[in-house]
Amino acid sequence: MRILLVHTGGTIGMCDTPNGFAPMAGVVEDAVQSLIASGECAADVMIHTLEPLIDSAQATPADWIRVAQCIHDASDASNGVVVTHGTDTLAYTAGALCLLLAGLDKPVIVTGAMLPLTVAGSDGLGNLRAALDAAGASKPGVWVQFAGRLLHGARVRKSHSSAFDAFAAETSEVAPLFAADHAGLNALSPQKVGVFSVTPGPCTDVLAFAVDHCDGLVLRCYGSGTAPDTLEMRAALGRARQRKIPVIAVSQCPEGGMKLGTYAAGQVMRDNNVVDGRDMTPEMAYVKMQVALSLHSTYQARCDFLVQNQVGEFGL
Ligand code: ASN
Repeated sequence: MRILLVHTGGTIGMCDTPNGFAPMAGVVEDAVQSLIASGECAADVMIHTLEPLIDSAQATPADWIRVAQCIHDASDASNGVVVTHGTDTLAYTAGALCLLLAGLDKPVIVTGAMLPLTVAGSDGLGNLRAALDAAGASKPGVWVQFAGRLLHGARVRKSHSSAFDAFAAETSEVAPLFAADHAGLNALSPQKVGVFSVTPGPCTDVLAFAVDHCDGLVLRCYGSGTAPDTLEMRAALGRARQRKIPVIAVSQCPEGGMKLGTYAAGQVMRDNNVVDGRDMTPEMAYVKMQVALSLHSTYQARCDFLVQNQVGEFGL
């Protein structure tokens, strides 16, 4: 069993510094060696460290591409993959890998930790061991291993900022992978994607600005799909439609998802061709918009891509 481990940074491989925890080379590598030496990992592990190691707060879509490229380049040389990553943007990277790694035929297990391996009581070694096990035994697809649970890579979100069991995900009938005849990489060229959250009395000037300056928008609306139906909201969403800027709406509720059309107060979105993001996470909506804009050049094709269930991001 050959496993590729792509180390990107994150708390798992950090050390304490005068400025707080920061990534340090060698921490994850030493932990893998200790698991091999103790017989807890029997696999042949190739470690690829991305430089510079980052706190995942610094990650950009360019980093998703680097990780995907690295996995793709080693596709013939590995039976499974582990990605060690910071937890803050782990859900975005997992979702991006689902969409970028076309024709994935092996498990890709994304993991991290809430306490560094270098700190007593860390959850890092347990997560690393479980991720290496999962990379040898799971079904093909992008999964997140955290606190003993294996979660769907396109449905996961960080739900706790300090507990070890920090991730939650709904399930899906559809595997977290982009089906294709041949292994390949889907194109991603970073785009300007804005995210606007509606509030009582929202500052729609911000939305209007985003419509004029972004290539795509994620609208975080209320409950099952409502938003304030004001003249300003209508003007901004109308202009997005006129400019052919795709807009996808997702719910601010972490569970249950949207059902655009339930309430008349969602009419402003339906009138302006806003895509119903159903029960997709906001993280996945952002990633999917990036990929929709990169893969397709027309407004209609982009909206069609957003509507379709690509990698099990919709459970409903
Ligand atoms: N700030 C860290 C990161 O996302 C948090 C962590 O990994 N637990 O890199």
